[in-house]
Amino acid sequence: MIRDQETINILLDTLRRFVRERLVPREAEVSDTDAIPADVVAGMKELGLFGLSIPEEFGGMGLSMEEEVLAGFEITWASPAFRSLMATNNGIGAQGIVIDGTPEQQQRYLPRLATGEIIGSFCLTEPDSGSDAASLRTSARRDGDSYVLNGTKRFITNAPEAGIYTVMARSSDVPGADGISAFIVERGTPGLSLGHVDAKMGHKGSHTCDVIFEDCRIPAANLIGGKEGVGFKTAMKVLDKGRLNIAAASVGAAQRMLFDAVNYARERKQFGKPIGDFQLIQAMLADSKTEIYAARSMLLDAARRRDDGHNVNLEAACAKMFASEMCGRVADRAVQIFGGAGYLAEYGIERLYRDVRLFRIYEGTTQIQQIVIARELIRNGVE
Ligand code: COS
Repeated sequence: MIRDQETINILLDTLRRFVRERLVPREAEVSDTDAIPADVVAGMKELGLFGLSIPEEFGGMGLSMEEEVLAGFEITWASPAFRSLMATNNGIGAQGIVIDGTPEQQQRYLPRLATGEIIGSFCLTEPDSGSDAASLRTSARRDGDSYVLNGTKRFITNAPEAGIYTVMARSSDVPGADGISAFIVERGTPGLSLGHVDAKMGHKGSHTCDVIFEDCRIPAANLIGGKEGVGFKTAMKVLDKGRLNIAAASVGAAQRMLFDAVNYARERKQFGKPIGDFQLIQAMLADSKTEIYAARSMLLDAARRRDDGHNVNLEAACAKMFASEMCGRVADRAVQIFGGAGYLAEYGIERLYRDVRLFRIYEGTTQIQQIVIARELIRNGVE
């Protein structure tokens, strides 16, 4: 860990209180209105949550991966929509610049991202390029001191709120990953427009839409890292970190659903006693606790490895796959324990059940994580 244990404990305690006192009571409102209230966003900014993983020299908290994961457990005790706004900003929205940006790019954008003055967004996916990310077709043609972008990005989280977009685009005729570069595009640039906000199954309050480039001219200085042809690698490095963050969100949300399920099992009486006294209910609670513990331990190990400077491509994929699949099972059991009440909106558990379904899909589906893990094993063998 970068900082002393006491400082991180104070941060986590503050976060825990903020999440449980300020965010949880607003969950239903956020879902019903599909918006995070301005006072809540202001509270997040005050706590510095938009800069958790942005280095301290740029005004962020500069948390290590392990610390960020611990913070993630706390944040996703509340509806993932809250996390989506601040963590997409800290995570995939800013990390391209943190990891591979030039000093000028870092100085220009990171301080404003860290305070939440501008929100970051990550544009990789396209209508015809999802899991096969290297097949993307958005083009970036060099023209003097500019690049001219054309193409459409799809399912872009935070796009309606974003002040800057990290955009992966094809800057040469080289096929596949090596022809891709990463760019920073500012909101308001002529030729940049947004599609309608997508209607989704869950994550209400977090917004996605298409980002459309039509002869969108940006300064050549906005090529991330000042180097063409390495944008796919930037995206993959960003996603390694992003996958650890989704694993943390999965663990935090699962812990919350287990909390709700245990409380319900203590209170709800059938056959003359609390349903928690019945072994079939107990088995579901025990399985959920065990799986959460396993995912939490695996994830913390992967995060520490990254902090120690190791390549965690494989470990991030293992943690993302296991934690998100685990979260789906915990959600399913929680609804089952709630019974008929679990199907009703007023108990909130069905909302979490819908929300967490996305964890198994975005930032690389379970099937993509399997491919990443298996390829590494075939390439490098087993230690
Ligand atoms: N870190 C650094 N470099 C990486 C990397 C990583 N984690 N993963 C891959 N690379 C490099 C490879 O080493 C390779 O470089 P070299 O040719 O110099 O060796 C290059 O990137 C291309 O990698 P690869 O050959 O593995 O690319 P593929 O087209 O086979 O695809 C997958 C790789 C499938 C893993 C990738 O397309 C992927 O992650 N897809 C899912 C996309 C996704 O998560 N979308 C969610 C959108 S964001 S919400």
